[in-house]
Amino acid sequence: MSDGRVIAVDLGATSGRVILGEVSRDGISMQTTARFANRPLRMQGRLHWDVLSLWRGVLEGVSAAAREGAPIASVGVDSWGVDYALLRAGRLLGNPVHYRDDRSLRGAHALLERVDPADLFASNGLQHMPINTINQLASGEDALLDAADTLLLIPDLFAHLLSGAVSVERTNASTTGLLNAETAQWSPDLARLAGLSPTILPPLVDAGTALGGLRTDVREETGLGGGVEVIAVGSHDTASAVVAVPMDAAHAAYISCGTWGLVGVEVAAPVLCEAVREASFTNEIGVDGRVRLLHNVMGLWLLSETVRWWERVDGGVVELAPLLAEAAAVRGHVDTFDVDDDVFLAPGDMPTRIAAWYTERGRRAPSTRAEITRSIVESLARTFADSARRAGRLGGVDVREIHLVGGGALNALLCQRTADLAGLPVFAGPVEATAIGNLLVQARTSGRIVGSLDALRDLVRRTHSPVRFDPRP
Ligand code: LFR
Repeated sequence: MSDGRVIAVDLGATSGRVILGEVSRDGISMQTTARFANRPLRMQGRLHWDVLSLWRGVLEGVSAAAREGAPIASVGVDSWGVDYALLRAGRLLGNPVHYRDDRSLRGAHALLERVDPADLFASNGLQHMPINTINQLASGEDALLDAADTLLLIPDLFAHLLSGAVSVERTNASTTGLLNAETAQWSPDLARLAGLSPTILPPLVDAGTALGGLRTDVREETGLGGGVEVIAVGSHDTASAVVAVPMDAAHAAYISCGTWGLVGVEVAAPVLCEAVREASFTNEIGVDGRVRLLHNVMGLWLLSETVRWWERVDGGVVELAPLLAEAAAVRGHVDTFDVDDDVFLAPGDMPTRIAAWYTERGRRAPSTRAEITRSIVESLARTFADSARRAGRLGGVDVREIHLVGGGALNALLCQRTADLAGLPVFAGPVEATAIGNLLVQARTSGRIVGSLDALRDLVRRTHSPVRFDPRP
């Protein structure tokens, strides 16, 4: 067993954090050394990620971890999926574009003019979502592609800035739509379909691969020593979160609920039948070669973007706790809307879009803030419950309980309504599942713990007991 703590860099769509963790077979301790906002910004009509400000946050968090003085074994980075950075001769070309930029929708249309959706699914196994990398590329709107020699996904970009490594970790590669679902290798055919030269795609690595030591400039900047390894974790945040779901995968569905709600089961091999495609399920790769058969739901983005809009209107902060309490008190039938409608993808005036969704269908729109909030929570819970049950059917898993991890685990109304509508108990937590999954994979790679995913989940179960919501009649 090697000595040292491990650092998880976890970049989410609205904030990033750096966590210093200590993992042993008896426990997991975590200390947040930096938390920073992730604020996308529009420039010349295009929505970008501000990766330089994220890099600042990463450096500050890693420096703060170094100042704790304890030996550090490794660093691992996870983030949201699908987005990419372009490099030439190892240097970043421009600021990566956000998947919510409307070129994604144009690209999705363009791609479907070139390929039959059933053929595309048979090849990459993914739910048709405009945000998928293949659609972003198919838009033909990335002028930097001609100048680039390398494409990295967001966590790989940060691993590269930390270590110099040039590779793409496989769990996140599986969100691009450019991997062949059966071989789990880049598909040159899919790359060409997206208008991409396959040579721009670097080698794939699996979670648990040691990528190398820290670059000299990073050591100087952060004060970390030479022995620190950068380790590829389940770099897709959802893959890391699923590692830390304290479930028995043979009998459970999971919901990783933050900005997005990812609802599914874990299976041994991709399920590529027509029923899966029709149900809008996706086959993403998990840690240890498992497959995450899941449906991607719009998630708490609907609520956060609604609140952001009200704050803009009010010019002040809208507190979430009282809003949810009022939403819980709404009586009578709550009519639900299709949370997965593409109209909710882009940032903007969410309350008006939700109201329009109802009125365009001749239905009464929720009007008060409490009613709107309740309709969002109810619609999410309905989709979560249906998707969890459907995931079980499609994946051949006898789902007896649902585990809900991530920030959504703090939303008691959402957990309770999901339990009610699914008719199954919901176990909520851990909230920090993604960071825990990141730490666990590093700790296993550096030899601090050993074991299969089941053993890792057992450790989570022993250290983070979930909150149980039983379905009400
Ligand atoms: C969750 C997530 C989802 C992915 C979406 C966009 O944070 O990674 O799994 O579909 O963000 O990348």
